Amino acid sequence: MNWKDITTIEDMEADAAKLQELACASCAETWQDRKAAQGVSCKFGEGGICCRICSMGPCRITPKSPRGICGADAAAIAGRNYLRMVAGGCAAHSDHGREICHTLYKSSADGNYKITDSEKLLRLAAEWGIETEGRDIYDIAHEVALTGLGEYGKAFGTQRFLSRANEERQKVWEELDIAPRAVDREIATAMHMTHMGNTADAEALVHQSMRTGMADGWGGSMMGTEFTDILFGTPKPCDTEANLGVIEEDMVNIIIHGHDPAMSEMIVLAAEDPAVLAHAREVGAKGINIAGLCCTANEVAMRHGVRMAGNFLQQENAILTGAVEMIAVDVQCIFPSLGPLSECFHTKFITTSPIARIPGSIYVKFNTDTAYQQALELVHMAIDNFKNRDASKVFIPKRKQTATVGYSCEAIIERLDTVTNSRVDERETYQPLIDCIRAGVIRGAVAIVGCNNPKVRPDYSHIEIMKQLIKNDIIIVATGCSAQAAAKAGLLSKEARELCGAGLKRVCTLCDIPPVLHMGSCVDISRMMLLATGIAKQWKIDVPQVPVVGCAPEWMSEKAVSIANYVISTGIDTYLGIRPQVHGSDQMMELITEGTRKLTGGGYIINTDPHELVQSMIDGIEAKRAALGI
Ligand code: BF8
Ligand code: SF4
Repeated sequence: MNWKDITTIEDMEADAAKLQELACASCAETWQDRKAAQGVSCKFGEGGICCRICSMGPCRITPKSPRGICGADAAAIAGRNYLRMVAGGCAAHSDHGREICHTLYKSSADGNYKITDSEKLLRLAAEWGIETEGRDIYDIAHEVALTGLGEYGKAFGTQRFLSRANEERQKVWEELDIAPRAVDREIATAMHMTHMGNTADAEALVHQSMRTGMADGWGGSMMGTEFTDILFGTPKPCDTEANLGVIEEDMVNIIIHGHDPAMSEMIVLAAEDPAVLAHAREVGAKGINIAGLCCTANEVAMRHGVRMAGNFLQQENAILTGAVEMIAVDVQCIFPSLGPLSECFHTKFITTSPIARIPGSIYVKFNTDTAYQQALELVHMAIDNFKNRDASKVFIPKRKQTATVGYSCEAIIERLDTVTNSRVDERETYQPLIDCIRAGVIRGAVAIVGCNNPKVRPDYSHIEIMKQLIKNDIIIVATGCSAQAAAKAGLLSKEARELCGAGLKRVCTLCDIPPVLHMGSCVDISRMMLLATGIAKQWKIDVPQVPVVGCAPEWMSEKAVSIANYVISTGIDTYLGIRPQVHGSDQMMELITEGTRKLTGGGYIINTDPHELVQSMIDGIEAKRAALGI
């Protein structure tokens, strides 16, 4: 690839504008139309100072009415709303993790779901004190799954994975009493505390927000990641392509969208079935093209090289190409608009989970025992739908970029090992990375994560921030829709080294890696926690001292607020490009920025200007370096 051919944000916007024009011609409505129809957002909702927790309200806080009917003030109302967001996010991630536990529990040698990474399973069994000697691998898997399921509702104790962190962190969590107990208990506590007539103290609400977030990152999400790796394989670097240009005009296009890989993995496998391929040829298609959206795209890209059609705000655009025979979804981040939008085209919209039921879809409830058969039937349904495509409605933007994805912690260590051939003592550690940071060849690292949000130019902040950081010798790890923004802009390709400062370029060339490392989906931010605490352990410092920060420039979901809470609780400063909906309360703003930093070493830095945000990140990293005397 030549850097002159790289996709710019303007190119992406031109494609989106063209699709928008065609949408109007097809009488289809998109998020751009609905955003315009919504007009200016309600300032009470924006500031988090509207309360509708009980039916005496809704109550809104104004200078004239500084308290709700029950007496709750701005800080109490904004704090309760904030904690409820965290509870929603933790519930979503953790329930996804729980589903994967159930899938592992149902795995068998002759069933739909088998174990791919048995080494990882054995490692986890040993970590959890589960007997492995002389036992069948599936027996072990079932006991590990059952133990994992216990983490959601156990009566006593805290999350098992906390012991993976460095000792200082564990001590901080214990002292602050934010070490999470059972995952479900933290969510229930959050809901209970925010019920009418309970906590009105903002500090206590922020405290529970941290503990609930921790139950996500060091509980449900981490289990999601571990069990997904055991079932479907721990990601290794692999090449793929990204953007709408991966949709093929002469093939049956099936888009898979959502988060839980149990459904998407089966569709990917079913599409390789010879009978299915023969059927596709019979209807005049060259084959079957599976492409992913949102976190599902990340999951299947890094395990199968399946190409990525796009991120969150691109989901409608995929259908607008007019060339999608089927969009099959599981859970989370799915626009309800896909129902009416699919009806404007020939696209079949399939929902598969009781968690995400959407009008206008065909509901096929996925079941672990029949998953492969169900996936086969769906693929055949998509093939049968090929003949219904209306050629006059087809417009597929040509742009796509190559991307290398799948840098799990294991894969990162493996890459680092390639540069320390002569130093056996440094094998299988982050030491080479630490050496590079200490020497200043790399100044630090930023974990860039999260969504798109129509409040800002989609993808612009992600891409601008990444380009600035790598130019300043700061390496990036990315997940979720941020990773896909990077992929679309070519930043996950090894050629992106050309945009790096001299130091980072040298390291990337030596390790043969791109400057932005794709670490997976949003539940995989748990990988980032292990990376940060792993570096801290090896370096013999605590996490807040490591020149590493987090950034969610375009976040929108409750899951993102939950993530932000475990990231700051882990001691990592988090830079936000969208203001959390608490700014109607000065006390809450103070608590989530400076307040948490005093406790855990991590807090939010909020700036809606991406250029100022990136500069403050660079300054933050340099300040951490100075404090370490490097
Ligand atoms: O969990 S980054 S828009 S797809 S919430 Fe959703 Fe946000 Fe994308 Fe994945 Ni994460
Ligand atoms: Fe109003 Fe209090 Fe009820 Fe909220 S809980 S709606 S502030 S009365």
